[in-house]
Amino acid sequence: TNTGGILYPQESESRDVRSLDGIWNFRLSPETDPLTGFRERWFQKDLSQTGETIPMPVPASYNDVTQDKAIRDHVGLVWYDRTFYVPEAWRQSSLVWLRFGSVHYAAQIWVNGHLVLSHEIGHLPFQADITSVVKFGAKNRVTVAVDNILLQTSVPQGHVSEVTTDNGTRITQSYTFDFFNYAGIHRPVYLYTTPSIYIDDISVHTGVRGDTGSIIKYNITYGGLLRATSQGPACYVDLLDRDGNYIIRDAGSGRLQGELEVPVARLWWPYLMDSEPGYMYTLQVRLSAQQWGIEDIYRLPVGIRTVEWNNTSILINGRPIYLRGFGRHEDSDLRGKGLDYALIVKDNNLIKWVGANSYRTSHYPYAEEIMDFADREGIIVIDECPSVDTENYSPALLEKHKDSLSQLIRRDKNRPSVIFWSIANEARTHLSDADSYFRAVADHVRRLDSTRPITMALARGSGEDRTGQHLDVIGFNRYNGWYSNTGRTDTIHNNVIAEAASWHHKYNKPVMMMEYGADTLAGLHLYPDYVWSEEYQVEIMARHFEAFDKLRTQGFFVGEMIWNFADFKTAQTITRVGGNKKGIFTRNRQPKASAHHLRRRYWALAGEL
Ligand code: BDP
Repeated sequence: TNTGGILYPQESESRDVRSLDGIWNFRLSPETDPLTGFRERWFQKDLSQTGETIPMPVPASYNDVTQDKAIRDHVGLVWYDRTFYVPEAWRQSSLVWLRFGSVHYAAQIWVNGHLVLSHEIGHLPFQADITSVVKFGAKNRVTVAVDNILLQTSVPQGHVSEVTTDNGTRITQSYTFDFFNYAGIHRPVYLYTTPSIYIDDISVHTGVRGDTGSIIKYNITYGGLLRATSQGPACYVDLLDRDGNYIIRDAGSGRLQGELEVPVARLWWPYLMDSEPGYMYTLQVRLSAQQWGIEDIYRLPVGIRTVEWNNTSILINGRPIYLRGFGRHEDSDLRGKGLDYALIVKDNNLIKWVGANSYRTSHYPYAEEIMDFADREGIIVIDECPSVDTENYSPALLEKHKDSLSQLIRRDKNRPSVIFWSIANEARTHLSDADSYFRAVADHVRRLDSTRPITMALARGSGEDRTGQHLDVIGFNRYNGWYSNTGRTDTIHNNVIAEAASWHHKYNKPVMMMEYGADTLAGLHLYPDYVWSEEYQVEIMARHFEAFDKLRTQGFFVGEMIWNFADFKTAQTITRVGGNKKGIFTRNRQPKASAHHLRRRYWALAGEL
């Protein structure tokens, strides 16, 4: 499943794309006999023949769309299916692919009763060539089994235990991370075609060469069967500007690797650092196997920029950057973590309205459709894998953790917006195993991509940390005035400065504040400022801003990210009132007083750049 490329499905002269989104059939596995569906082979018939099904939207989390608590809180397997037609016309020299943008947490997929895909870790796309099992010119069925159980060897980790209920013993899921373990088919499902010899993957690296211009290095891999006697396919590339004008035509002399020189390139700049941030070219790749009359065309958006870093700063196109952003979540009412186009456009508009230039994909990879906005708008992304609150380090966990990063880098390696890889959030970095574990993770990432710095959101103190030496940039999370010294906003300024300095002193790396904040109930006004009120959130921020401004004069402090962009749902606990309320926007994206306060700062910072 995880070998080869994972290019986003795209229509072209040689490719067709159909969406399988919509209303699917759905049913739970009985909690008392979770494996029934496998034993009775539910994937070999229509789900509705196995028992009662209900309609379920795709994409969406299944948790919040019904009136049934048993569905919201279900632990274990659920089943989905639907039917679809494959046109007769696709039989001619086409391969048929099935691709899921994300199914959380683990999934098995059958087409017409044949197992075609297994995937674990959620949040990342997976696909298969299903040509040999589809019926052309006929009705087909796709069945999906989804398991939301998190164990000590899953990424992220969780615990399953038993609880005695009024109706007997049940299993119950717990986890320490602070967001709801939404599950289901979270992102679009596509059926698409390629020719039988096809562009499997494209990798680009961009650079700027002194004053002479820019370069785009590319590497193309192809898939499909060629007869032993035939020569490999020929590859040609074109470069088009944002308006669709050809800048370079027919380059590459047929080879799969090459380098394009772009004499007066428009560089990809972060939001508000240029009048046209996020400038994207299109690399048009044409692969042809002429003896078979086959040509495949794929158009990859490409931004030209460089990333460099040293002990004190990160530079884009040679200019130091200061990050002003947030931690975020994929989270909304009703949909949970399901992709929603209205929501992603709204979020993109809010990010620009606030004047932020960056965010971290806390605490897992976000949808490709969201990342596309970051590329086009010039938003800097700290791209995080789904490892959160890691404890109990083990070889099995390490393999899965590395796998999540392999999949993430495979998916996002070409995105100009991705400037950092974040390898974890709030791992137990004081434990003695943390050193070798995170060395292995960081080495793995550097082997896959040495062109971007590695960071992590650290929460243990700098004194006890055992992992910072493996990172390029230190990010720390600290809730001064909230979890520590609650109510004492007069402790924030000095503590923030002292902690940032201690990280820099210990590791001699650039440092940023990756999380700070306060839970705030929108509409609660208490003055003088008092915890949970809008006034308190603003006061906490104001004290942090003073500290950040002081730190910025010291030469190693590279950014601030408030926690969180918007309120979000969590597991049920006594410290969360309807979820985590540290958003500067409410869950339905209305500003708290803090959003206006942050906006004034971020626009002022942008003006300075
Ligand atoms: C940090 C976590 C984040 C939480 C936040 C909080 O990284 O996921 O939501 O604290 O408690 O520890 O609000």
